[in-house]
Amino acid sequence: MERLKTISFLVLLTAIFVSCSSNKKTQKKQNTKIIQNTKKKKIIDNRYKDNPLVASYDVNKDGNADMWKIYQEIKTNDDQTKKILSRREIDLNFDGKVNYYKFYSQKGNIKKEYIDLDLNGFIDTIRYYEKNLIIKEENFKKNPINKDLTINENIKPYKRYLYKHQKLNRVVIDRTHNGTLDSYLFFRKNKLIQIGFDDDDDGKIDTRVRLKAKINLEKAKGKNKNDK
Ligand SMILES: [Ca+2]
Ligand SMILES: [Ca+2]
Ligand SMILES: [Ca+2]
Ligand SMILES: [Ca+2]
Repeated sequence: MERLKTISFLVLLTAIFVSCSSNKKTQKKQNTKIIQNTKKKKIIDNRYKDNPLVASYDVNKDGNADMWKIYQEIKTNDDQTKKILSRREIDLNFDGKVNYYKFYSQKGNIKKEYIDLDLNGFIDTIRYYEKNLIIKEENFKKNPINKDLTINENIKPYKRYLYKHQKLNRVVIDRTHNGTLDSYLFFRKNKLIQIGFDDDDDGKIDTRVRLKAKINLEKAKGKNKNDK
């Protein structure tokens, strides 16, 4: 009975995840809009004053910088130097604290994003990319980013999403809130097909529940809405 309760909890969580990810998409659209509306002009920049490798922008025109492009100089094959975009930073709510970082490889591909989804000034989400496609997202309760923008490996995520060919493949959750990911949800074609539990926190699944009745996420989402 307990297990059944847990399964229903996880299914509900999945439905919530699906609705959250569509919110994120909207947020991303808005970000793009902000970038398009930006024009370069003289502004107060308290973080990157006179840094020749940083371009600052004032999106909301309040006189303070709220978007930055950080460049890096690299040597080309013919011994010349060239400036390439290494990261973007955005203060989404104009309070002086950066809420979004996007990192690029030297070839111009997206490497990762640090996101402060609830806009409280602390990064809570990291997304990793390969060939510009998302492969992993991790959610944190504590800011996992060091001052030099490296990742503090000691701070563990409470949720991890793994993608294959841009489709959600697995969700791993720290259901017991002890810092170890212990519950696994497996997806095929957006359908939850199996749930696994690591009961002793050793990283190996001890119990697997295969879902006979295929749970369609869209249906689960609809049900969730009706319940409200
Ligand atoms: Ca501004
Ligand atoms: Ca901010
Ligand atoms: Ca946050
Ligand atoms: Ca185990």
